[in-house]
Amino acid sequence: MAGRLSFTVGFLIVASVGLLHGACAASTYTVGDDLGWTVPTNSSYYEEWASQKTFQIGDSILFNSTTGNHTANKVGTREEYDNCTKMGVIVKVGPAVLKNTFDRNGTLYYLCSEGTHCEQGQKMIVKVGDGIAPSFAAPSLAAAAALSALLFSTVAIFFLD
Ligand SMILES: [Cu+2]
Repeated sequence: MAGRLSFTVGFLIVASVGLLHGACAASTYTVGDDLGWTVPTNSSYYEEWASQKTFQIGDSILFNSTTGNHTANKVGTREEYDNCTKMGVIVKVGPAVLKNTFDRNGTLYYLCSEGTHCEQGQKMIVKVGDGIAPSFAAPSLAAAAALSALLFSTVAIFFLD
């Protein structure tokens, strides 16, 4: 009986984690689509591109630069973004591809720090989820999966009793 119970609970844990994973399928977006990450001819190109997407936790953006030297600096504030402040965490440098995966909700500001690229529109605001950063540590997906597994296990024990 105990063996059968633990087998059932184990199966339900695996099944519920699998369900959660399926419900949160992550997407990967190439910034600027075919244009890639470069100096755009239309200075609002990347802001428009990003505003048309719905980004969620777990999604990724790819900075794809095949020509020229570009960076993708993540600056901390709207003011730094508006002023094209050449600082922040560099998430990508040079002709290459870099993937940035979102791990929490919030508003992210990216810009290229090369020359006047940012002033010419190589900058982008990304809103993840509701765009508001959590003021406390958000429960992780693993914690949600564990809670779900616990609920399923409780149901299993109830029926087997
Ligand atoms: Cu650039």
